[in-house]
Amino acid sequence: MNKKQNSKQKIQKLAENDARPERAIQPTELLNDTLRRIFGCELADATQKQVYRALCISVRELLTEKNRVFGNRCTEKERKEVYYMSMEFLVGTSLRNNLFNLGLEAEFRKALADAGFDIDEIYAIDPDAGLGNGGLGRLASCYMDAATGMDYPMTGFSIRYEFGIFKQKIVDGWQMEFPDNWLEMGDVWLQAREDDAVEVKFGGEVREWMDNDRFKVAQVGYSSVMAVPYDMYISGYDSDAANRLVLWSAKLPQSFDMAAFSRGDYVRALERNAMAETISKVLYPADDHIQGKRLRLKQQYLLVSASLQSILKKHYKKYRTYTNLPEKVAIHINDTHPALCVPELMRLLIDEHDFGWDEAWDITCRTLSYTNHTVMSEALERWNVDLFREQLPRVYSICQEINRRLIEHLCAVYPNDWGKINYMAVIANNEVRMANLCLAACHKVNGVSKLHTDILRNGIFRDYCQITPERFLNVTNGIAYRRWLCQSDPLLTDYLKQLIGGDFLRDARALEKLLPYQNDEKVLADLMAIKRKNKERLAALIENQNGVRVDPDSIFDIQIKRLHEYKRQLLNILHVLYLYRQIKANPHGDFMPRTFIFAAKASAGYIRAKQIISLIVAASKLINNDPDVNDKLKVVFLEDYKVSLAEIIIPAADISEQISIAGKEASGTGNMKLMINGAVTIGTLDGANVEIHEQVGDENIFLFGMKAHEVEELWQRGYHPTEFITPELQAVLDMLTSGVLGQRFDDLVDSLLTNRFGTADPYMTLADFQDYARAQRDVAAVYQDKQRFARMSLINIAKAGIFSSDRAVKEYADEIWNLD
Ligand code: 4GP
Repeated sequence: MNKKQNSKQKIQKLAENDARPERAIQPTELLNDTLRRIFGCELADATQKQVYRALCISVRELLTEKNRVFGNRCTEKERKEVYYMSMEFLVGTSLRNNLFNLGLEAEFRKALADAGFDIDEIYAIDPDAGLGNGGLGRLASCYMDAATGMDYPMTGFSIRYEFGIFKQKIVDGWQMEFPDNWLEMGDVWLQAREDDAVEVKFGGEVREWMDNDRFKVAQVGYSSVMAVPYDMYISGYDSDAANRLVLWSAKLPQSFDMAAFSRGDYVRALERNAMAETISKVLYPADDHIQGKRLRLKQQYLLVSASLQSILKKHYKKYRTYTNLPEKVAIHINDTHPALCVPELMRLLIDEHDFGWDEAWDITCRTLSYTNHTVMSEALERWNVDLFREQLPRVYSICQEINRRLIEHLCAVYPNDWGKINYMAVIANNEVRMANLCLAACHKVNGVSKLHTDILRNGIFRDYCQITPERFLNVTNGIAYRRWLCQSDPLLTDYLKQLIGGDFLRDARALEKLLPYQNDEKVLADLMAIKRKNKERLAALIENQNGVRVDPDSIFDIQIKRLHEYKRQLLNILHVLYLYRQIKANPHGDFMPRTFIFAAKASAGYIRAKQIISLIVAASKLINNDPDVNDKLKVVFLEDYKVSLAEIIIPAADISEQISIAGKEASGTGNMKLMINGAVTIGTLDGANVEIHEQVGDENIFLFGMKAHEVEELWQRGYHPTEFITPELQAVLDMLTSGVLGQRFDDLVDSLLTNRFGTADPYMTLADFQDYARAQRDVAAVYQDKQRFARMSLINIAKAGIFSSDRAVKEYADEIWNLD
């Protein structure tokens, strides 16, 4: 190879012939090349931040090349591609994940150490890309990683929010939100493609006319926004592929600025600019309940329209036709947020590519598929018709036609059953219903755990399922365990490699090789020693952030997830107060020391959720400062829950709290991450807990509470929360209203006892309390027997392989997307 070539050129050259150019990399040489190019310096005189940027840029360039070569190969073979549309991708940090996947972690660690840099300090500079709220967004990122690792051509589409999920601070016991300016450092992962910007049209009106005997329709008098794509490259473990996550950023088209400037009206021009750019400014910080706001509709349309235009353009360039779209392209709608894919694909095919309705509809239906992530009715998005029509007049007229034809069809299937027809309609009661839009069109619809899919089939989507049951299927969620186990718990991973070999790095099911060691005292003791180390690491973080000392020998009982009433953090904290009272009443009793750890963000406008955070914080103050209980009970609320914090908490968990009211948690994925790190679940039979239970059996999980059908039956019979209150529980509720917690939580108690706010105790916290307390007693009893607990932990690790996102993505690829 020509000596004058720099590393970047060498990588390009290598990648032409070899799908793994990373194998030929010389870390020091590569870093020095990049440092020279970007900063005019070398490792010897670079700052830590310069090294961070140079390292990220080197990795990005490597992935760019891999992606180009992989893309060319896919094009040559005419492989079918999948496009994953999601308003959220909770990427977390990228640097460590990419180095790990490329097999370069150890080499760069050494090269940097030789130059006097600690790679862990460099990792700490890498910001979380928090372009999502919770489970749904994190799942999207896990699936990108898995698909890439399995060499599937998959492109993610989302928005380049300037501000991701807010930073959370607790100020005087109350959650406050602060902007997350992740691009300050995170921009290093993004590659802008200004030349590929796409026009997206808002507002105006629909005009119809005849053109040489052809009926034509168009949107006129609209305002344009340009969507500029930014590529973030995604690596996969030990793979030939690199894929792209394309993030759209909104800009005003140049021409508009210029017109205003030339009239000297530059303030107005800048104002318009700012208005247009607002679209991609900030992530809506809500999950499981989204309000229909104009800006959000604009975000959704920006994502959908820009993505579909670019997909169609690429497809046409390859095949010179759109008729084979369903054979070569699968477009996945991640929850209802990108449901506008249905009318927008119709619009593009009909208005811009001259298809007739029937053919366009056939292509649309066979190309699109949809995943539902929640049964919470607040999350099934609906748009006010006036707002929708004002912003998207042409898309609205297409929705009307979809609805007209749908109703015609439904009248034939369910004659005169107007209740049902109204329930299934796309437009009704002055609203456009996004879930029904997906159900009307998509060739596959899936839930995310067995129980959730049953609830879709027999509950909220029953009427659609009756007509075409073959469209409905389950794909239980999965996690990118190479991040959640291998990278976040290196101690356990190294130990497992020595004990059972490294097969599990390729195939998570190989973790079952651990099973034969379940009675091996040495292995059990080793596992507990590793857990102890991870608990020490978390204890140090807690001391540092919260100033609270926790005992690594106590049970680390962990509930980390979005704060939502249905997830019942309230049940957990009420039980903590119940334990507190027991210890106070009997300070010398035999009590297994416990540390309850919470981390959760509440949606900014969700007051009840914020009150629950306040209660947890107030309880932690009372308990942690009470010398009577101090070595027995601690409560910690960790601020600013995010992917990188989860990566530290999860390896340290003994107990995983999965305590939602049965029937409401679609799946859960935190439950899987905790399980694979050896935490034992305390949970209801909800979401994927049901399947975790199937894997580990009664002996290795702490189940409690009503089952989904029992919850339904209790609603039918009539639920009266007061019937479930024992004197001990009453005493706990009294603590909330008495002021002993430093403030009073009357609203929370009211929400449980009276129906002043609607239904009393809508998530049946009180009904499940006694059995939860019983299950928690079981936890304490079992934990006394260290070996028994260690065995439970081992079995959880061993049986977690099925929850790998590799398995889940393969199911999507085979059963929904029909990839080769
Ligand atoms: C979440 C569900 O609440 C959770 O059960 C599931 O595991 C996750 O999606 C992934 O499927 N839903 C959301 C949301 O995050 O915003 O609706």
